Amino acid sequence: MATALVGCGGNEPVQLEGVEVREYQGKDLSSVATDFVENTIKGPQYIDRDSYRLEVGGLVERPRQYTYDEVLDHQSYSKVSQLMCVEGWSVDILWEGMLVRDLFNEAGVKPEANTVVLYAVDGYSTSFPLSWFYDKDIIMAWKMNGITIPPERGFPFHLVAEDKWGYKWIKWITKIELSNDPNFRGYWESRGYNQDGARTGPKVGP
Ligand SMILES: Nc1nc2c(c(=O)[nH]1)N[C@H]1C(S)=C(S)[C@@H](COP(=O)(O)O)O[C@H]1N2
Ligand SMILES: [Mo]
Repeated sequence: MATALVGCGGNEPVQLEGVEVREYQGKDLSSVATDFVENTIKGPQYIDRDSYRLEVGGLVERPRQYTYDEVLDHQSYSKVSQLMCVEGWSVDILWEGMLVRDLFNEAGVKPEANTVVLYAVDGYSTSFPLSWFYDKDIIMAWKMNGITIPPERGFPFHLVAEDKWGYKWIKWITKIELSNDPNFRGYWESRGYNQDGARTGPKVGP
């Protein structure tokens, strides 16, 4: 099920930081402050905005490090998408961020790359087929419900892994690596959770 993708560039109104949006196009949204369950592997991470760098590397022509502001300089997109944890809770959130494939295009993906591995500051990791980012217009968000993602929720960047279980929605992202190893297994995947992580598929197993 594809959700609408809305561009926010050009002459459209510039949105100023304000209070959280709780309803969007007639649909109720969850609360960023109270509807999430804290279940991360090392607890909340507090990343310093000024010293933060996002690394894009691996099988690319032009490996690069971005500051927080350089990431936000990209064309932004928004979509409502539901994060559902295997533990049985879910949240409906209006996400805003950039297309991950725009970073790939800047870096120049080498032809042998077929896998993307994402790493986070707490040692978490997960991976996906490269083609998925193009097929599903996958975004890496910096806002949830119109506000900057709070530290506890993943500042600076939270992957919006649409239609996948919550453990594929890596946050506090620090590194995006292009790889040719489809057998890479991330934190929960190497502990028995399914590699593909599709919500229509099995939770556990290879
Ligand atoms: N860096 C990092 N990202 C993570 C996790 C984690 O432990 N560390 N947990 C995952 C799991 S299991 C879920 S369900 C979601 C929860 O999203 P939230 O923490 O933004 O609520 O984060 C995912 N992303
Ligand atoms: Mo989860």
